[in-house]
Amino acid sequence: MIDTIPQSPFADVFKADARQFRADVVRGLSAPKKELPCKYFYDEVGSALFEQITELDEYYPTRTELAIMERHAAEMAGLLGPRCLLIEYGSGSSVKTRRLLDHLRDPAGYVPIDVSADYLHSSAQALGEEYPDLEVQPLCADFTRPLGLPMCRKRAARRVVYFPGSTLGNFTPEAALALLRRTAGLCGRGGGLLLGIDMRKDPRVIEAAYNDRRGVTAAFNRNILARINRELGADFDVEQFAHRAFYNADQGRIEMHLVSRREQVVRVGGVQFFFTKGESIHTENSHKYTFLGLADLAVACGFATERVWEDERGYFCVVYLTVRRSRKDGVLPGWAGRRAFPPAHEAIPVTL
Ligand code: AVJ
Repeated sequence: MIDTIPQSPFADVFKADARQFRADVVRGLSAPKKELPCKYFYDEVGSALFEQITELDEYYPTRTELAIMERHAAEMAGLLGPRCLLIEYGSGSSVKTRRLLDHLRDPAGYVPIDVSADYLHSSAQALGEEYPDLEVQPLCADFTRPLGLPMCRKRAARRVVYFPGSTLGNFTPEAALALLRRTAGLCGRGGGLLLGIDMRKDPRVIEAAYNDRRGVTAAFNRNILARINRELGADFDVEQFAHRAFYNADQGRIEMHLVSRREQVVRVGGVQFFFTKGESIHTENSHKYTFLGLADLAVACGFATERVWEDERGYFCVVYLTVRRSRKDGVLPGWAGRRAFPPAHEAIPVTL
């Protein structure tokens, strides 16, 4: 599919992407415990399915975060201050960002970063039309890799990364640490990070969010196999893999798997992969945080916690972290007196 547009100036980039995709798939399926990187969920079909997920009754994170943004955007914008350069990781359609942009004073610019070029440019254009005074500089890149920022005309007073959607939850604790450390470097002195994170709560609430009655999450999960078929010419019999999502209390995370319904062989390019009945492909982790866990992570990455906003149920939180000037600077304020959230295995009864 990708090779049908060789005239495109991006052809080499696309080919490199396809090679990377194939290499990642082959590596993941060759591992003793088969796995696939969750970033590959988001092709056009997958992105549309995720949009549907955000509207499901069971899937609370998106609407909870949006409500926090709506309620506190003015205060957040005040903390970010005038002339801030806003950088967004995994911008998608920038719905939550608009809440912030509505209140920011004289922003120096907005740099949405996303791997999906089409989506990025169309939503950047729409945003530019809605906010004519805002300089929008979309950056098509993988924010987990070192980034060069585009130039903006206005001089920025500070750089702030907006990282909503609990996407950080998809990273292992080690990878989250590395990403936030690099982010502190990107923002530099006086810079900040506005981070949206899904919190630990009654595992039944979490599990329901990833096992919706309409099966949209199951379709989203299986789409990764359909995508491998489409783009790498593989022959997955998609229906022969069952969607499974469960809360792993030890790790404090939701795990999504695709479980082989029978013994089967799948070909990806020239490579064969054998599945036993019941064997799983681990497709996603979605880590849920505690306040203490977040505070620890922030400190370890060179950030001080300035402010925390949460919804009334404590399901989701948005934290504003600023880059510390020195090791000791700002480690405690904001956290003094904060009680740790109950551990994951202490189920708090909540009615759905
Ligand atoms: C967008 C990565 C935060 O982990 O909840 C939704 C993705 N996976 N349902 C999440 C997702 C299954 C979502 N994130």
